[in-house]
Amino acid sequence: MKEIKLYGSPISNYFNKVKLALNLKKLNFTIVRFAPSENDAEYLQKNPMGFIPTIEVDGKFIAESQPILEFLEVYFPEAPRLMPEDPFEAARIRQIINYIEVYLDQNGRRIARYFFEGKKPDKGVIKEVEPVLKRTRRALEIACRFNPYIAGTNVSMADCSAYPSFHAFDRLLARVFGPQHPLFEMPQFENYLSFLDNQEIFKEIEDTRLKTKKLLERANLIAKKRPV
Ligand SMILES: N[C@@H](CCC(=O)N[C@@H](CS)C(=O)NCC(=O)O)C(=O)O
Repeated sequence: MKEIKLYGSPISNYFNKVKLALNLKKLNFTIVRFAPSENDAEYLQKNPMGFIPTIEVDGKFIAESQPILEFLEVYFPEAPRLMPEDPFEAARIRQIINYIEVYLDQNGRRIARYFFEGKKPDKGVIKEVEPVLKRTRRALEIACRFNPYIAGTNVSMADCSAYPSFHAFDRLLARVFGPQHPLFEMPQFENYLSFLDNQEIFKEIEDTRLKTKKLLERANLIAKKRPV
């Protein structure tokens, strides 16, 4: 059996995307808790951007969550598939993943950065980000099926990307725009998340993320009170 290690932290939506794929594929793996680093020369050889996640399979390293999922799909052909055979359907799934990761995530992060630093998001940034988020929501409404999975009747890589990102950005955007935020306005948004929240593999991901977030917040508070 091939040995798989997943490096990163459950606080990261990209780490959770890969963890979901490994679990849905019923592959055994061990988690190596790891923080991203731009300055760790050894880690940069494994993940050249210094990001998380990274996987190690039989001593070889792969970076970037989507290439990791594509690798798992071909390297473990016996495992449950997360990409359909039909090239048009497969392209639509990759398209959905781009809407989530290139447009939603990258713009949502421009706002998230302020909260990480304990600051109020800049009004100018919010004004720039809001129309892009709305446009992305409209793209998702057209490209997705929510029937009951995001791309159609079967679970796919698009769910691995959507579930952790939607949860993370649901909370973040609610802090800025209120509960009727640009993503929430998507009619199927709430039902889709609660459909997956009722599945153990998905629920465990969100539960672990929230637990880890709390622990990190507590550790930050302690560090502020007792600077070394
Ligand atoms: N495109 C990358 C994105 C990974 C990513 O952004 N990871 C974040 C954590 S969610 C990270 O490591 N950030 C550290 C940094 O920005 O320096 C992927 O799909 O793996």
